[in-house]
Amino acid sequence: MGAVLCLSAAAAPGQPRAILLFVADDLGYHDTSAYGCEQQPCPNVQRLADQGLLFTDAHSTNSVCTPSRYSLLTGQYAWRQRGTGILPGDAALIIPTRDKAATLGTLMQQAGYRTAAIGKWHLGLGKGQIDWNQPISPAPADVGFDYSFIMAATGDRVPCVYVENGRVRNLDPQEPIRVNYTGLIYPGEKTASSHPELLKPWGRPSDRQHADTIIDGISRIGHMTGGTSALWKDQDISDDITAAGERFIAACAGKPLFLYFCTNDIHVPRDPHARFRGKSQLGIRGDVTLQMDDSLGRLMSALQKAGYTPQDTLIIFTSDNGPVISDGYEDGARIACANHKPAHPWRGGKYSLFEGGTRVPFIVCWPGRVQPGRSAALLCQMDIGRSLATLCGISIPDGSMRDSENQLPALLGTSPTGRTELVTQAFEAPRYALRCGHYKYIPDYGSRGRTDRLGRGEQLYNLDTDPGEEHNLAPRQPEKAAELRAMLQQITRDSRH
Ligand code: NG6
Ligand code: CA
Repeated sequence: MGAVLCLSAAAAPGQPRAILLFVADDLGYHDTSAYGCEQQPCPNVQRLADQGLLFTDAHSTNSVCTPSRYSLLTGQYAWRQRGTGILPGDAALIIPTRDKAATLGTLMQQAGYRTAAIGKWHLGLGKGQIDWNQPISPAPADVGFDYSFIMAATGDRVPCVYVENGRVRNLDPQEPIRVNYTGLIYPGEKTASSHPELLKPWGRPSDRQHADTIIDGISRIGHMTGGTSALWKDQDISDDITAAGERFIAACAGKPLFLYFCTNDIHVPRDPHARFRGKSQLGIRGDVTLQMDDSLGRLMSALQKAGYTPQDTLIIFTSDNGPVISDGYEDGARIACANHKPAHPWRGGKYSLFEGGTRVPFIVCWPGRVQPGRSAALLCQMDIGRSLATLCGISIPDGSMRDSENQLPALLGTSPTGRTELVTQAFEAPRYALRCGHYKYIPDYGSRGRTDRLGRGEQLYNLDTDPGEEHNLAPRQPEKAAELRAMLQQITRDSRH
């Protein structure tokens, strides 16, 4: 990975020496034992929950990945910027570069941490028309990450290669990579329709979008040719990125580090390593959840081995959006999870405006500093930026992190309350919901609402008495609905969508 130099010797007193922000992909509120799922013991997540503070009302800003991660890293609602929907694998970088705005990465650098982004990225790279055979710029280095080892987009999108510090890893220049999302099929390219016999049983597409280039026995979204020596093996992704995390931690050798680690699990395609296959009670989706837990455990061990004591180490564990069971492949998850409710007790899941779309697992573990327990504070991942900046005594440049609130007291468990309100968003813009206290408000999206089973008409729920968002109070409490409608309009008035 090249030399990793840690510039400053020690974190300031009161700051952790190591910060691990572990972001799972599509992991639901009820997908681990820590959140009460008896069928899915996850010993490492459980350890964090036992030793840390488990949040029951923490959210991503969006029920899909790209806008959720955009908010996490920039501290801004994604709807303030156009083009922040689910990105194809060849999209340009959507995060403003460091000369334009602070990110979580640049703030942590300013606070003296060596920073890394490892695993799923899905925030674009380069400026468009990307040439995968050349150094790619801008890249994570331009938004605050000293080291990066990333998957450009998702496991189900080409290119299926790792990009390390802006270069495709293990690329043979004799066999250049080409990628397109225009539908162009390359000469000799094998797709799900031309070569179905090449598909692994769990790599068969269940929709048209996932039926393009076959790589490692799984058809993907988008077309790719070349780069054979650089292709990942799906069963090794967890090990590959975890090993990159372990190397980064070891190279920091006890100096302050900030690791933004984004596991590919439990996103589709699900292709667990043989160590985990068949090991869970919940089929292939459960197996990759065990794999995710293992990756977390390995990073925790690597930190200890590198001399970061638990008291030195702040770990935040969360997921980028709510859960989905079947999402593009015939991988058997639907049958294996027939009795599993991954967002329980919330309604909806990935893609949804209901709570299950954005209410995600969120655990803060910092022994000695954060008392173990549970917190019902309303919190958003976007608040991590300003809260950590406050913890580290870093000032945030004007105009950056405008939606990020300092919620350090809630994060550290010294206050039981968090935000007063939060706007959440479902993947098709403009579609917003407002949380204000225990109320949830969803505007009337008319016929457009039906596409994600949102239903018609204005909706108002009291989550204290109705966590499943089943009893619409809007007709009975028109004044409350009107108040929240006005508040939502006020907050989202400069939406760029
Ligand atoms: C959707 C894909 C889905 C998944 C999602 C991104 C289709 C029909 N569905 O467009 O399979 O890849 O994008 O997931 O193509 S996310 O967690 O990165 O947001
Ligand atoms: Ca996701």
